[in-house]
Amino acid sequence: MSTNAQQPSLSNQELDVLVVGAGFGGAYQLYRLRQAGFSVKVFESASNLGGTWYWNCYPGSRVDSDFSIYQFSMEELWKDWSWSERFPGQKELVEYFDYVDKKLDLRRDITFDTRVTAAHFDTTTNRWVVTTQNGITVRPRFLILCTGFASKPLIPDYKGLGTFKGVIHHTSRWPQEGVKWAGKRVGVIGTGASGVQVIQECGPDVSHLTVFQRTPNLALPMVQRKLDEKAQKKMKEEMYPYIFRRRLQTFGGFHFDTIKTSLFDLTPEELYLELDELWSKGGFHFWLGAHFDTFTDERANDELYAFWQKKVKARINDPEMQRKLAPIVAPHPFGTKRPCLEQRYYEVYNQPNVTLIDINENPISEITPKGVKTRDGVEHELDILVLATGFDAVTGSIAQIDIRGTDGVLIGEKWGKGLSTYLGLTSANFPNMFFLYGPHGPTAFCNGPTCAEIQGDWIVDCLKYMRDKHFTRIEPKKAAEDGWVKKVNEIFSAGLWNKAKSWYTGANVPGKVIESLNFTGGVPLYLQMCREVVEKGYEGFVLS
Ligand code: N01
Repeated sequence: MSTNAQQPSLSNQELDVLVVGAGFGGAYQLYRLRQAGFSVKVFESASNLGGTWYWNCYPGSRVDSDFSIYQFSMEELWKDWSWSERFPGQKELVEYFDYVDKKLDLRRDITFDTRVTAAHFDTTTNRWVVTTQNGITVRPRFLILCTGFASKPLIPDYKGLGTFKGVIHHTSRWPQEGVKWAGKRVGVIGTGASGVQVIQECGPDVSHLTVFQRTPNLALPMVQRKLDEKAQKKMKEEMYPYIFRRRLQTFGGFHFDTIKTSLFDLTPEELYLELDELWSKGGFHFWLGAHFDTFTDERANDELYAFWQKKVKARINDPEMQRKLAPIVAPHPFGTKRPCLEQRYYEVYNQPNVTLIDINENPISEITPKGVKTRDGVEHELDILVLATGFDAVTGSIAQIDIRGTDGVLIGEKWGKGLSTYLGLTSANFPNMFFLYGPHGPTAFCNGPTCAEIQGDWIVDCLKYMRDKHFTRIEPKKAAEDGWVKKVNEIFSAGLWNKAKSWYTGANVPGKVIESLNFTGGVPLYLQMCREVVEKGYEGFVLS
């Protein structure tokens, strides 16, 4: 699929822009920057477009946002594209990327199978010197990191991990050719969105499934449905432009928003019926469409959890399973750890071939050649071990690259002491470098296509402004960065987010500073703050 014919001639090129990554962010940057007349190339470590959708090809992998908002908003794209399901699967998303690639003729400027290993800023030329694993060096004026929030897998350092004699894969490094698990003994460590999707997919197929759960997932019903062509056509004609504008006006970048009044304004009966309606709608309605005080007030949040617990418990037969999967006391406030969308997940635990191990009660002591040994001395023998253990999310994608700014300090070293960015787009001492769908952006509280467009447009407009004014260097001031960090943390502490150990805060990675990795003020506020900076002549930046 990949074509790297242009590779040798790339070396030492002085490009306007080098984009890293060809997922939603990178594809959009390439399209917009080319349109604006910049010379731009994309380096992508995978063999095809798609970013996270290329890598996460495990069975059951599926998007958690409605098809209507989880796509680019350009009419030239949506007018000829139809989705087959409300929540499309990974294969369909890869097909969508192929379609976008053909429509926008992207591939000719993307070099695949090319991992960027280092980027050092050269203060004499005001250019980045970017090198790749396969020996390419380019010198772009601007470096735009579209590396996504989940490109650095988190592999637990269990004793004996390397000794396992069966098949072992992290969900985000699943072999493209697939893994045959029918009739096999499968173990899954981790019950985040990836774990839930794998578990519900393999449960009915395998001879035995052993799930190692640390924290129960407060999963929501997906309410999946097939889409028909005719209804979609009507929707495109009558609603799409409104939906795309609407996603810029709502907290989570969805077509629906949180309810601004207090949950306590309702009678218990009104509340029950309202929650039931949100539940029946499926998707994130029960979370991002609920009362806003459930994000800030633990008592309001408890109401969501109580409703969730009752609904889920009713689907599980065994009291022990009920206790582990839907405990009476919430493991954390509802939604402070990203919920995922499930289809038949809880029913899997009613199957006789499924064992659920709560590793808080009975921790994993080691991985053996035959399987997983728990503290009670039992060795769970397995043919396949799935690590659904998540990511060094948000910052890890960027910090894993040897990126050095004006003072020679690594970006990972700078952020290792505490995350600091300006606008979730730039960082002091790293001139001419931008990132999107990453640290301090609306990232986890938005979605890929929306972030790619809102942050991507800001970056392209900035580059056009610089070209018009004959500037060759842009860098945020330290004071502006400090102000942004303060603001991000203030907004964050008004919510309940730090009451959960999750990838939202880095608490899932041993030793990582626990802090807000995202901008939690919602899309409209984020847009407003970014717009104000521009209106004030790129306030907080030094341009030269
Ligand atoms: O990762 P996670 P994910 N020993 O970090 C457990 C998106 N996504 O890949 O909760 C044992 O959520 C960990 O336990 P705990 C989506 O935004 C979307 O599932 O930390 N267990 C947890 O159960 C999602 O939110 C889709 O106690 C260990 C799990 O592993 C985000 O990506 C599909 C462990 C990790 O869950 C991340 O999801 C997939 C250890 N040492 C992903 N370390 C869609 O549906 C971690 N765990 C679009």
